[in-house]
Order: sequence, then structure tokens, then C-alpha cells
Amino acid sequence: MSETGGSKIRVTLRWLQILDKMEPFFKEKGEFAFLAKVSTDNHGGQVQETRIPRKGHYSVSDHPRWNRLNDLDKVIFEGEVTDHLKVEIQGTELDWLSANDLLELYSRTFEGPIADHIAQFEPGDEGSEDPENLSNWRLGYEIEAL
Ligand SMILES: [Ca+2]
Ligand SMILES: [Ca+2]
Ligand SMILES: [Ca+2]
Repeated sequence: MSETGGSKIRVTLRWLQILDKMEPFFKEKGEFAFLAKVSTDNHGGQVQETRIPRKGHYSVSDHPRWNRLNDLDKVIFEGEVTDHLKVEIQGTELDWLSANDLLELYSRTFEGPIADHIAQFEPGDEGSEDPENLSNWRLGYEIEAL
């Protein structure tokens, strides 16, 4: 596979939304932390991992009025990519008296010229099986060319 002509790109997590706080009904909010792992096989391979937030957690309810974290704008990857990029984000709801609860794993692989994938990724723009619309959370992010 030729890997000439790579492009420098940036992947930025813009927002996320919790659909299930994963707590008993009497508890208003869950404690969430996310681990983004973005990788490419190109140029000898690279993996970048980012914890969001860097320390601690976000307290988020699943009430439709309060369940969205807007303006996150967390850079989760910056690097040279030709034709392979994998975006994985694992959300965890932290519990102290029992095992943590895991949100559904987000995983999407982009193949073919990366220029074809420079876009915003949002739920609800790819029909009923939209990858950004998971069973218990949703996300929006952007792949930009630098
Ligand atoms: Ca829980
Ligand atoms: Ca908890
Ligand atoms: Ca989408």
C-alpha cells in the first residue's frame, strides 16, 4: 500500500449527550468519564489516547434538558493520515460500591483517502443506523484538514 501524500488532520470531540445515566432512579446524575482512542495504521502506525475530562468526571443527568455536554472541543487526534483512521470512544459511569457501568463502545473506521472523510459527524444524518446515535449516548465530532 502506498502511503505517500498523507494529510495532517485533527479530530475534535465537539459534544456528547447521555441517554441513560446508569444510576438508580433516585440518583439524579451519573459520573461519567470517556476514553478516546484514535489510531491509524498509516506511517508506521500511531495511537493517541485522551481521557475526557483529563481528571475526575462529569456529573450528568439523563434529563433531556440537562443531558448534553456542549462545547467540549477536545482534540483527540492530530497527525498524518493517508487512508486509515479508527475512532473509538469508551464512556464509563463511575461507581464506588459496585463495578463501573460501561456505555456502549463507539467505534468507527474510516478507510480510503482521508480527504473523503473530512466532515462533521453527528447523530441523525445517516438514517436509522447512525453510528453516532448509540443505544445510551450520542456524540458529535469533526475531522478537519490542517
Ligand atoms: Ca451506576
Ligand atoms: Ca455512579
Ligand atoms: Ca452520523
